[in-house]
Amino acid sequence: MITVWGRKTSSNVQALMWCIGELGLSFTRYDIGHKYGGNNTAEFLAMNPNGTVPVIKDDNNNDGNSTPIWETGAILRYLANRYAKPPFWSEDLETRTHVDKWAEWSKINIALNFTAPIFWQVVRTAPQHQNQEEIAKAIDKLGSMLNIAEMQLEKQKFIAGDHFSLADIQFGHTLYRYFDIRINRPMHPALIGYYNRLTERPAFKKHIMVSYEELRVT
Ligand SMILES: N[C@@H](CCC(=O)N[C@@H](CS)C(=O)NCC(=O)O)C(=O)O
Repeated sequence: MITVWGRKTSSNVQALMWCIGELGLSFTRYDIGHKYGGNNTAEFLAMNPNGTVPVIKDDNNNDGNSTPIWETGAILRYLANRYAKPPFWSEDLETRTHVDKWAEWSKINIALNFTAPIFWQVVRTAPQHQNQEEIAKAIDKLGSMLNIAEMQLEKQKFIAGDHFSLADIQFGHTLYRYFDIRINRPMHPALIGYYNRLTERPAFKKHIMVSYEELRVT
């Protein structure tokens, strides 16, 4: 059994929950963070000194202590190493590294260039405090990264190849919000096709296509 600490409206928690869903793992999840609080208690900080979500513990952890794991990228790799089968996470080093490369690229270039500079500005900032010029610049910057994804998706079904993999979790988990918020998006037809394919996946529907209204600042 995997225990997850983190609210379902956190994009990082969503990535992890999507992975858990794709791998068919059993879990218990506690709403922690943002309006639920609970992430600055001594007990929580002893698990994760950063006070951020998600944190997981896995009863199957071989160290016998269910040592807490934090940092979403590390959690995803842990779950993949422990529970996934190829082609989601290959046993072959080169193939796995190719997937890992796109996962890391997505975290750094897509999630980080979307969440704070765009999503937080559009949804988590009161309209009178939103800086439209800065938002437009951020959309342009993200757009140049999405051009790279577009080139990938014009030639293959998923971000790291023709099979769904860990890289799609890191890349695709921000797309529901990207396509749902009211912004002017650059044209990326292959990306739209890819996003539509993701929305057909039950675990994506359940864990990613989640209302973010509780985060909205009006
Ligand atoms: N680098 C960390 C970042 C974790 C993070 O910033 N989590 C956010 C939610 S996405 C958080 O805990 N925010 C504080 C809160 O929810 O109260 C990771 O990838 O897991």
